[in-house]
Amino acid sequence: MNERAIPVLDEREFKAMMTRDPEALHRQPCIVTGYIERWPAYSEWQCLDHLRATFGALAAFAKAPNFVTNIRASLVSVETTFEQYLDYIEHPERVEQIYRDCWLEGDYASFKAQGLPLYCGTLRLVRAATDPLFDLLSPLVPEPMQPLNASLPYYYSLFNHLWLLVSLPGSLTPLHTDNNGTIALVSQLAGRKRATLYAPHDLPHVRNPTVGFMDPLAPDPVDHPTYQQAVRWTGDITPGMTLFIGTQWAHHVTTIEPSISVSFDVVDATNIDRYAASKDWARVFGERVARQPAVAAKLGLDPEALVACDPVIIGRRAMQAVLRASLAEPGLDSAHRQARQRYLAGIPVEPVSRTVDA
Ligand SMILES: O=C(O)CCC(=O)C(=O)O
Repeated sequence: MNERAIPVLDEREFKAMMTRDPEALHRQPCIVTGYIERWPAYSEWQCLDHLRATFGALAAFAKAPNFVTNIRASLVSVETTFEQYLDYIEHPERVEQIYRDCWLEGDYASFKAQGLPLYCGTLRLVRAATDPLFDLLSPLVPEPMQPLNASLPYYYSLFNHLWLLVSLPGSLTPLHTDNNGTIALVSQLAGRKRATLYAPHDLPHVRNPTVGFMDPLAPDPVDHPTYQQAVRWTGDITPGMTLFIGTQWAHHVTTIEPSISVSFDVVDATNIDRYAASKDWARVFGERVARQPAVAAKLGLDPEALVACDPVIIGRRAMQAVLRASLAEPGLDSAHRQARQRYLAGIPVEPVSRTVDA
């Protein structure tokens, strides 16, 4: 098998690489050191008591593993508050008491048989780019990256794009690609995680359309007969490091030491076209609009015509209407204007009469 170590760069080296070649991180992943140490959250969020006091009341799900991406994999899950989850993180031996009557998928016996820690990867911290929480994560990316996240209407409301991940050794995020064509960043505040990545052009070797993604730690040569042709990129992230994962790169992450990380998605000039063309946000937006005929009508969509229409098409039409209305505002900030023009230009145009995809 071909192996490559994910290169580790300091901020200066990252800036030089990205200035020379803004598409560089879609061609190869990298780990950048240093810049997150300037975040107010960097030290504040290393303290579990602080996290308990700040986010403890939020409801979430914890799962083992984080989710599944292969039909042969199984999952157990509990409904939890973040406070209860932090109790589990501090006292994993008390899991049976902490999660008595909380099992959603599986139960305590299947959790024990599974042999993986519960992993809370569903905590939703923000729903808008204007959330003051972003002040704690500033600068969100190192120079010269310029995120367009805040210019994309409903970016943080249609999907979660920011995760606080507290995990025990052994916690698993299986191999997957992210929705919406985003660039993913995983910033490490405490402990160690190990990442394994595959390039988009290697996906046919590590994803079988009928079975799902391969387990890079135990490849199945029957399900993934050409897996040895893929290049496996690996790297560990420790406090102060951020892993950059380009659009459509498959990634698998295991926790090696008790860990706290912040993971978030970025859209910039290098992937806004792929974000715009993605069906993921469009489906969620379309379903939302279809449930609200008054909103559809306000956006110039005929609620009657939407009944049998593919939600992706509804979402795209609705977003085009939102973007056109915003671009018609004379006072619109020029950075928002430029980003929204690119977004609008990248949304595929389809007739509204097409019915739901089979
Ligand atoms: O850190 C992890 O466990 C998973 C992070 C991840 O998969 C992501 O940010 O897309």
